[in-house]
Amino acid sequence: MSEYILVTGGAGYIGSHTVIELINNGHKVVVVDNLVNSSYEAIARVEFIVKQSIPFFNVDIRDYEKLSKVFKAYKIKGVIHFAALKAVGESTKIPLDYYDNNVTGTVNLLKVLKENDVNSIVFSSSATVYGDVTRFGDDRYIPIPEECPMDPTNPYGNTKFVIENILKDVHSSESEKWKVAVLRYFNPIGAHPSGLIGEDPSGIPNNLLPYLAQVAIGRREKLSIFGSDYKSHDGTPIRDYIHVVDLAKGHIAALDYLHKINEGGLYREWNLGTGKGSTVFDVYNAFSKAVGKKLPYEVVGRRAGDVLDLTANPARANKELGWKAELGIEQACEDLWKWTTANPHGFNVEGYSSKTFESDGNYGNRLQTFVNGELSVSLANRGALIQDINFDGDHIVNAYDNGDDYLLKSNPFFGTTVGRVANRIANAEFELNGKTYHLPKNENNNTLHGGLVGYDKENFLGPIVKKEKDVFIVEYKLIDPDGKNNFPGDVENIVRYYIDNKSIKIEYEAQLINDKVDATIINITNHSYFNLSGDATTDDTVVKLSYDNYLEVDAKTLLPTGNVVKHDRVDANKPITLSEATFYDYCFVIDNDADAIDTRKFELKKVFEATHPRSHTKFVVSTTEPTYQFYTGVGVDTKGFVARSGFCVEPGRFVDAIHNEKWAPQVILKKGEVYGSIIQYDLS
Ligand code: UPG
Repeated sequence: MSEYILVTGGAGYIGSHTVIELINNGHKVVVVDNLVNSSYEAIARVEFIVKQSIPFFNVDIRDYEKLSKVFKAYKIKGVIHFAALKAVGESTKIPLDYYDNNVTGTVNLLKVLKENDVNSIVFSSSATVYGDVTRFGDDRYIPIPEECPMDPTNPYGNTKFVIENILKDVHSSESEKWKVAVLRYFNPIGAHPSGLIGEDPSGIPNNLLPYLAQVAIGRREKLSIFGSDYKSHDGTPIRDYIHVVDLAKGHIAALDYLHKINEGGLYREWNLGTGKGSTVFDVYNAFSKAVGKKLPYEVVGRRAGDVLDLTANPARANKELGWKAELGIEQACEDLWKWTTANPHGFNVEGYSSKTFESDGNYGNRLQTFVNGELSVSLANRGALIQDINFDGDHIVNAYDNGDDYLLKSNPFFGTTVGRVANRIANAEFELNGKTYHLPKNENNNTLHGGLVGYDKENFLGPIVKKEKDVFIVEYKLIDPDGKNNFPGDVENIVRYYIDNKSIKIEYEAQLINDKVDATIINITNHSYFNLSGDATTDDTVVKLSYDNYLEVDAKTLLPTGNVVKHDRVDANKPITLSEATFYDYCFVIDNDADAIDTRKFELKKVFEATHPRSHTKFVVSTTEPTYQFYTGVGVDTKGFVARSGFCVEPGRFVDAIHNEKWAPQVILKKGEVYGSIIQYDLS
């Protein structure tokens, strides 16, 4: 059983950045967070960055039972403990909440650690424990060393001070066993260079850079500079601003330090700072430079509790942990601005909500809902699937109400992304670059929809949700590893939905990563079942197919004969009324000569439309792909749904293209190339 690092408060600002560094350094991570001051979106995005899923539990560290369960489910070898309330001003108003959350929570966590014989803990403390170091009347503790006496000046600081003492006492009680690292942070700033995660304060920001960022993005009018009559080069106070990525790396250094101790325990404090002080104006200038313009400000009176200089002496961490802050305030300001412009409202996107979808509360599979005018769309991580399209009150796709039902064997691929290779591969084998690959046979003698564990059965990472010009952009990622269902090569897949108020565009993108093979095969599509009738079947739906040539199939094997012929029951653009007597499960051909691996550059062609006399919605499918399977759902027999309860329109590559010399190039994805395609649903 592999060993995990538990990160409490891992969805928070510093926690989420630390989770990335842990994973980048080969650690496995479990996160607990009560999401009171943080968003699960941070974890979804971290997963995107590190390209792997991260076990997450919505647990309050004061809940002994729930916390214990996490320790039973995962073998924890160490803990990085961030979970806490952290606003200085607020702590003066609700001190009991601060003591309860921070102190009681930590005591509870330590009990669970002891019970489970976990003895390593890295604690998120703060330079605030030193209090006002100018109180000594001279500069003897500037820059501040760890030996500086502690004297916090507010309840928040007191909780950190009390917890440090608790940790010290716990260590003393079994000093051979406990390994405790106390990290005293100076002023964390900046964001991850990806622009995907950063600080997302709720309400009015208290801290300098989050406030300034909101001024720059237009959410606040101007910065108030609290006093310019301090004894610094420009009259404003001096702080040690440290890039959050440097700070995160300090935790890995401390954890590794603890784990390298062979014998005995340890209790030790380390300052995490740069050792370089910057004034408010220094920071203001650096951020204005990153933004490209001077930001509005006004100098006002001093803020109660502020002191002249809080600069770290980080020599102990530099020497003992082999860690040193490397990034300056300029880099931090650039990264903060990148995060701010990409996420003007932090993790919040108007019209977007999400919740867990399976009964066990598994965060890996959530339901994400996007409301854009008359159109509301719900998607889920499992298969990056479409769970609902609600247009002006008409729900037009078949779906289960809860995530558990998607696991049913009888689920006929409702709404899901199908891959690595959609549709059939004859005889469950193919040859590529001189090598024969044998795939699982999951439909007669063939491989259907990617094999036994196709994309439909995987929880996609993410999504990353953005809204640009009133369009939601929702991006999921799946790393399909080499050898899964016996397909060659690691493939990184992106499924991107664009949702406006009357259309859903799906973009697929895939490429080989990690250099394991020179080529693989691929064909991705969406398997939604549409039903405009508001009834149990699609009977009386009037459909028009724009193309009437189809890929002839052998009636017994359902495999293509290689001929493209006119369908005897379809005439292009002529209405067909669906009924019990109409059966379709054919691959219609849009472009017989297609050979591109990336079709996104081609014109979107309308291929299908449907209306129903009882519905006021017209449904149109367009695509850049060379074919589309039209299936009237005769085989559907699952919980709540009968045969013909929905029809599918699945744009993609030619069925079994790999076995046809002419069409094979459409599905062979070579190293360095990008597979791409677009499907669009228009509603009116
Ligand atoms: N400042 C302004 N205007 C603002 C906000 C801040 O002029 O709107 C000034 C403030 O006076 C100070 C500097 O900016 O001189 C930094 O302030 P802030 O970002 O609030 O950080 P600190 O007051 O230094 O406190 C932070 C954390 C605290 C932590 C401490 C450790 O909020 O939790 O303990 O850093 O040094």
